[in-house]
Amino acid sequence: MKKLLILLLVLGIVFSTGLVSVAANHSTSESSEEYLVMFDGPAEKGILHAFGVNNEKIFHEFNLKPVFHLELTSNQARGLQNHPQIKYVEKNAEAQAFGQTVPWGVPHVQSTEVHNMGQTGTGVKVAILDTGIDNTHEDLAANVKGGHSVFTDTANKDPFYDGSGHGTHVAGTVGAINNDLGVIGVAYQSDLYAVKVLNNDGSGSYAGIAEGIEWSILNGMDIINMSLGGSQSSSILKEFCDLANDEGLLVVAAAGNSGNRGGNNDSVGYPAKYDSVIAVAAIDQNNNRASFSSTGPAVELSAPGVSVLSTVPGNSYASYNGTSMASPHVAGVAALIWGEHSHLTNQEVRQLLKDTAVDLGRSNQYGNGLVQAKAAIDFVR
Ligand SMILES: [Ca+2]
Ligand SMILES: [Ca+2]
Repeated sequence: MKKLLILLLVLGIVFSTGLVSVAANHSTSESSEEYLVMFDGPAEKGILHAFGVNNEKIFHEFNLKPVFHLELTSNQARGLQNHPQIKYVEKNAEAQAFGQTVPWGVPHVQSTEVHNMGQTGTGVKVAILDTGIDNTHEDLAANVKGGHSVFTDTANKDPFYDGSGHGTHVAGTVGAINNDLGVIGVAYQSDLYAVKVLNNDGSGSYAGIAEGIEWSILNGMDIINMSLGGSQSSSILKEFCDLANDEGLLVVAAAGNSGNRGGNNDSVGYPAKYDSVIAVAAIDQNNNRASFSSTGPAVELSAPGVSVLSTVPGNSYASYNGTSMASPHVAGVAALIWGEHSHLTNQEVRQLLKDTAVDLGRSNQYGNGLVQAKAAIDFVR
């Protein structure tokens, strides 16, 4: 019985050899490709040789499985596939690191189209008035160019320590680096500045926000993003917002998360409610207003604010909801516009954002609608 089996195997080889010689005549100009071949039972290199696969076409023989990584013509592959001692013949498939994820909001505001035309917000300075930015984050480090903390206590005096994660998340939406890991920001080569006006618990005061605005003016920022606010008005906070606007900065803020289900209350917070500040509402992937998004006549623009994936401290990533996530999309789009058209004034950039936004419905909920980076840039041409 054993002898018969061996005889059959030998016959098989001879038969196969015959096939190969036929195949070889046809395949002189045939191109080869990489394959993985697995034997059904012990590996026998002789079978490969019999098919005309010489040793220089064999790149690797595995130890734990009877598998070869080799180069075959399609005829050799077909022949081996039909051989009784061969279990699998597969083309060697391409593999890549899973790499970078593009958060849905980035193409949703047309940033991807703008990136593809070579505009990435290079040289535009964006102050992130927030809980700080983790400047050791792998997907932010190179873009964080400076900062300031309004706090003096040990736990909060470092603008590059973000004990909350909020500021690091906001910063990533504006300018996470385009590399092979993590996420990508709306303006991924803009300069990010960590202006820590909220402590590690995410709390601060109007005095701190005013100080952060002042720092931004004195340090030549182009854009201020404030994913923060309160329900109380302050004449002095308004003075600082107005001053930043008068000094040519574009001031962007979250509308607030105090909307009701019906979307019919007047709940936009401060500083977003001031005329000198752009109030940004939050929408989901279907362009529907997030039920939490504050509403009222002060709403000026809408941007992605539901399930927004971005950077959080410790080389991590997380999805957050909030108008805090919507505001940095607008700040990032403004950075792209300014990167392309540096001669524009802040008022002109603001008008462009409004003129080219996609109308989404009731202005009390959506303002002028969804910001569109490409449309805004093209509108100037
Ligand atoms: Ca990245
Ligand atoms: Ca406003």
